[in-house]
Amino acid sequence: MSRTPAAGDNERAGTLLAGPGPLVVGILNVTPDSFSDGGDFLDPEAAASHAAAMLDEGAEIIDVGGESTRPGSDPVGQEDEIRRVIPVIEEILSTCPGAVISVDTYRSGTAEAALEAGASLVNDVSALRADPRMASVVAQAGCPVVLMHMKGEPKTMQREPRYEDVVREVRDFLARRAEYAVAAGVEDVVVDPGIGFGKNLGHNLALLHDLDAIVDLGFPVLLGASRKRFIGRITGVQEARERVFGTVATTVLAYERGARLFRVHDVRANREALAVAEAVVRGTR
Ligand code: HH2
Repeated sequence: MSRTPAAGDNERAGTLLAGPGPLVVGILNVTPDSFSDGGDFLDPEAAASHAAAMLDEGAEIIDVGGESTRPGSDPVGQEDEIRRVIPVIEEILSTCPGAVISVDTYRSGTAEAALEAGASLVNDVSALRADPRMASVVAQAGCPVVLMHMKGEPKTMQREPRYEDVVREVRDFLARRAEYAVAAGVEDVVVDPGIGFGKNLGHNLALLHDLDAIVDLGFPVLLGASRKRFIGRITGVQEARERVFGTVATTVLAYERGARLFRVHDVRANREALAVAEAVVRGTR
């Protein structure tokens, strides 16, 4: 199935970011090895029907990824990544034509193909460091980019990560990467502290506790804590799929500290929690 992008497609995510409320980003991993949903959505029809369910439950954006970046994971080649994500993006847009799609990739070729297929946001866990062409691809498309902090690389990043002051180092890194993106012509920047990417339990908790230091940079902040290992460490819940209550706690607390986007597997639980959190913060319905 092929699709010609409609005029304005690449503005969809930017328009959402310009609005006021929190945004739920539903995770769709088209991978055999993701840590909590690996292998579930390799078939484009199964993937599109899961995307439709997440949109029904209140997700504003669907983040499609073709490579796991969990600790210890191996990279896949760009061709395989494209072969996984493009049919899924096309299938989602044929069944849910207005869907706002983000592509979780650090490769410019994959980003280009995904934007061409109708994605309107690039989620780059390398913060534009992995591929020198990525900044110009994003700038040219006029779409927003998520810049995430990661120390090291997925394969080895959890081997005793060290910081002198994790919050200051992550904030300074994100400020530098945002400056780089803006200088390259990127108009919309979202920053993300990269929970679990080269961070131990204490580092993750410090970043969540002091999230306002990242919010103060002045860019929308995305939090990706969904079902992650540190939640299992705190609650004792070993099975990643069962970490929904712990995930919701991170969503609500991060929302109160000023985060705008929440990249989650369990859309309904997080959407409902955010609706209540928003109402309480406003003090009125
Ligand atoms: N976390 C993962 C993947 N992409 N992108 C952003 N911006 N922030 C994150 O925290 C983030 C991310 C890892 O989670 P998941 O996609 O569920 O697992 P896997 O990498 O195993 O596919």
